[in-house]
Amino acid sequence: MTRLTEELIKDVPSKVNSLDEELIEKIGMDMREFACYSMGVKKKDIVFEDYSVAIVPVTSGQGVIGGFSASVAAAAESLGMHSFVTRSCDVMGISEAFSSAADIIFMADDDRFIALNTRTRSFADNIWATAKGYVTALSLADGGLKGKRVLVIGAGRVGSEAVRILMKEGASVEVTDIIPRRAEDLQRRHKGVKARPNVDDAISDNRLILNASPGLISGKLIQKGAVISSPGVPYAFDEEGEKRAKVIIHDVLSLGVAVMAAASVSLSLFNIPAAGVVAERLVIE
Ligand code: PYL
Repeated sequence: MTRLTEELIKDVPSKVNSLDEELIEKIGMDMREFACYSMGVKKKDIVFEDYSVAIVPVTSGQGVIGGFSASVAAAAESLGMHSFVTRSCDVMGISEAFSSAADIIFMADDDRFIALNTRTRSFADNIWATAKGYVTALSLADGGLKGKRVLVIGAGRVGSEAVRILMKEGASVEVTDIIPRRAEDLQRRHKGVKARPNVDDAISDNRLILNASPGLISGKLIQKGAVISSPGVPYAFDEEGEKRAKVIIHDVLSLGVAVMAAASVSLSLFNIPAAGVVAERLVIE
């Protein structure tokens, strides 16, 4: 998964509201309703205003990304949650979050980004939430995916999770990656998935696309009327691609955070103690 940079996320806080309007236009619901929908609950079922959210900057590995915690806080706040970034980082920050009685704690190191529910000990993982969110958005944008062919570009952690979720949705899945072996691995792991060795041919052959790769995609490859859900960072499409596609759904961080927020809350609604939603497999500790 691409490591975010200060440059890539600098507009997230100012864009959260315009993202709502964009989502309404593309999938018929705002982020709050979408986050609930992606978890199979109604918008009225989750009162986001009831939850306080702490974001703890983590200095391990390559360290803090300027603006990352503030961007997560802005995304949570746009759902109605009361969010704050802890003054301290790491363990001190976690203790500050607990002393402030935060219901949900968001924190990310270089490998994992989770939303931990301090009441139920359930947690949501960003890889799963991003895959789940963008598959759900693709489904909403095209009126369902059952029996339809969908191409996943990128067999990394988000792309692999998206393949698994798409299979569960009853889609017929093709997968392509610049490293053909990674697509072939998914073909072996998931009965019925078809690995496409040639990335360009795969893109040209498919109207429905979930792009989970960091690469730029030439608009000349995009089918007229294509419906594209694209968690891939940085944004992959040129003017030609935007002209040809019917819709392209993309954002850098907020959509995944919104699904994490809904997941970490809705599991407590289901009152499943000590459960983590890692990839829709409830991890009962
Ligand atoms: C969670 C993002 C989504 C895409 N790539 C993932 C990434 O960049 N992970 C690293 C996040 C590091 C955050 C840093 C901080 O500011 O707390 N430890």
